Amino acid sequence: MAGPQGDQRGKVTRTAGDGQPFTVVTSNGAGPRGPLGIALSRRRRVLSRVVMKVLTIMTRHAIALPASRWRTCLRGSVVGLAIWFGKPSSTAQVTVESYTDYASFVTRLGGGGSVTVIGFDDVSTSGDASFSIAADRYKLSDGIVITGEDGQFVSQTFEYASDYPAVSSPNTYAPGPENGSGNTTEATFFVGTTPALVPGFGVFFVDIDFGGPASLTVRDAESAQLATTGSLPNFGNGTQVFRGFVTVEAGDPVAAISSAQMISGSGWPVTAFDGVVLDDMAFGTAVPIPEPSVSALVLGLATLFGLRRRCGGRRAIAR
Ligand SMILES: [Ca+2]
Ligand SMILES: [Ca+2]
Repeated sequence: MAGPQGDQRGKVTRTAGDGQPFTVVTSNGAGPRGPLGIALSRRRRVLSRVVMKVLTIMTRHAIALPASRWRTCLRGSVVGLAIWFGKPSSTAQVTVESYTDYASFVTRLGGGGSVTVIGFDDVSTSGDASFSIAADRYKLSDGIVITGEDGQFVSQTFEYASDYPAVSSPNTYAPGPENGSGNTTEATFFVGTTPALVPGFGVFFVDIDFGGPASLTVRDAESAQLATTGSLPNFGNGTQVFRGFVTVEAGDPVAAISSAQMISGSGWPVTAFDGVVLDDMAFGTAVPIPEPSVSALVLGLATLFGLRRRCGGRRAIAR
């Protein structure tokens, strides 16, 4: 698959409220949403696989069919598949909006009732110590898995209370390992245990003041880059900086973000040259990603069942 740059289409550069440019791209991979709540481009890929499977089955089992029966079977298959998947659209496109203002980000996603916020304040902490949490701590309760480079850690201060003020008290977050150079965190989304897409994701960076690096990048279900802040500049000691992206189709937010990657500072916030912590990871309502294999299996079996009834099955062919 082509890399993120190769997938960029309709590149748009927007200027954030604080004058910092975002690199924002529309994504062929995200695509417009269809009746199943997923991108049509994804459904077209599934459709292609199903059609190939059906044709393989027909070739294997019904090679002896007369031409008229073949045409009938093929026509029925195409009509059935078209009804199932809907008519693909080639005009609608997902674009990405960038936000530097948290309230505007929340409003765009439908208000506070539509936005889930992970503030890490449910973790029992004390003093300057850091506490490890599981990546799936919030998976079933909130629909997000947060995976640090080598573990996930929460603290009230990370030993520098004035540098790392919490956006929501008392805790902030940093990826592990402790005392190491890990600085990357990946967030993925779920409905129950099913992988999901969200229409927006944002996070606060705290204390970018010595060159970071610090950035937020969001990707679609095919891991193609939808948008990135690029490397954020210095904002000063203890500054809380929000960055968020919302994916939009035909003027409305649409679930198209499969993962968000956050880079926070040059390593462990206690020891790094530029320690940066994170707080209040926020995201919109998730939509499950149907498993292609399950969809294809159900559709393939249904189609095969219909074909056997319509075309008479193997025993009928043998006669
Ligand atoms: Ca917090
Ligand atoms: Ca810093």
